[in-house]
Amino acid sequence: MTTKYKFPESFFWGASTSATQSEGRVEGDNKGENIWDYSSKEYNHRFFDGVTTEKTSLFYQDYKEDIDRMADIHFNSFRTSISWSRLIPDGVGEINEQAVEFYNNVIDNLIAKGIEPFINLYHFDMPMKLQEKGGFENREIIKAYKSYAETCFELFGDRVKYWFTFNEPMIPAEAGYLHDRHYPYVVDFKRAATVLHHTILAHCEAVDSYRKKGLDGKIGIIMDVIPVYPRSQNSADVKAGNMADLFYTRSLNEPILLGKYPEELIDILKEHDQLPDVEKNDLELIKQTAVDILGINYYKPRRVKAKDYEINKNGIFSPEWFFDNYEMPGRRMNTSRGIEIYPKGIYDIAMMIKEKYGNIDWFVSENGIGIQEEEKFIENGQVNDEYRIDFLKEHLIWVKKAMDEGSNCLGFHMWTFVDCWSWINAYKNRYGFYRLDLETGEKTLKKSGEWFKTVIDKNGF
Ligand code: IFM
Repeated sequence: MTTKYKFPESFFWGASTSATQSEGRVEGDNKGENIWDYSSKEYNHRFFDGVTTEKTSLFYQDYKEDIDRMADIHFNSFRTSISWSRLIPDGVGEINEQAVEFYNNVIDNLIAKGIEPFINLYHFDMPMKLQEKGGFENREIIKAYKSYAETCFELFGDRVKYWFTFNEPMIPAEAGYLHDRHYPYVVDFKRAATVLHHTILAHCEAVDSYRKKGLDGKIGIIMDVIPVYPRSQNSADVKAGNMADLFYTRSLNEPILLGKYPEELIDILKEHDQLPDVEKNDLELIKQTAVDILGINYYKPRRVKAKDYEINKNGIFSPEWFFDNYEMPGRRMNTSRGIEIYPKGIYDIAMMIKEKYGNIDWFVSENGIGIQEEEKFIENGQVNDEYRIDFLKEHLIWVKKAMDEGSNCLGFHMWTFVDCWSWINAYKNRYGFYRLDLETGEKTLKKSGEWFKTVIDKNGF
């Protein structure tokens, strides 16, 4: 069969996961508690079926076999994160030698199998000891994070060539401090903005430290960009779209990629008394910091319209004061997650990177489809996930089109490798190339995993 969509030989193919979602906890591993270990126990009712971090896919004990599984389907790259609270149980201070051994083993085994490790430093998982002091709300965190990042560079930087400071840095601010989905369940815009500002500064400090160490690798960040589409070209809808983009995308992309917060955002926050404290050198640090590579997690578009009703401005300030979400008639839905499927969104993001952000090197760091009750699709012992194959094909076709038009996309990582624990949704939706049987711990390759192997072998499909 001919390969209609051919990707470059050097293209990165693989999958991504994160420490807290995959490692699990083993008696005597000396891991410190993080906000997810804590909140999944203490606020257990907020988690689907009450499943805690104790029950993840056990990468900590199965990493060798899991890396073999990656090699079986010919991955040439794989992203995971380091768990801050595993490496440094109190967040600062003593290092857990068992964690060092574990991460060394993971990195060495990946490399031995020809799989490039992409290592992320922070994927939503604040050590509890630091959260007790305010987490990212407390400016002290910048120093703690910088020192944690430096420890990682020193321990693993000789072999890891692709580093990422944060995964989806908007989420802990937005879900933890504005929308009541993640611990600490605060609902306060100014506090969320403070968290985001400190996160950006921590990112800048880590990038700066990496450069100063003169290590031979690249450093970047992973963003969940949700492209915005207004309901119509009517000026009120367009304005609503611009506001959604300003608050949820440009607020982060511009300081990270252009070295500057958008003026309009600063003006609005000043007007509503929501501007976080900004110290003298903060803006200079942001201005000076540039990344080498960008990861883009893409799942869905954001459709918006002008507000139906005037809002009560005595309430809690929110970006949603300026737009309403729009349910486009006829939209194609993934009903398991209640989100729209819109493959062209990835192309639109690629074009945005090309036009607005200097066509920086980037890769699809997450894309995939979460399906509830996926066992319904098991045939002769295998999940027959044709829907996942179709989903990935459609997105890859748009990625290819963007590349043909000059976008510097370097690779594609599916979310995820083995079905994993997904925060408050726990195991509600399955995403993996491998199915995890929660009762037996057995991991079996899905049809999509077989298909992905053929794509990697041919560098296309
Ligand atoms: O599980 C998450 C991941 O941690 C971040 N991106 C989205 C995934 C699926 O919801």
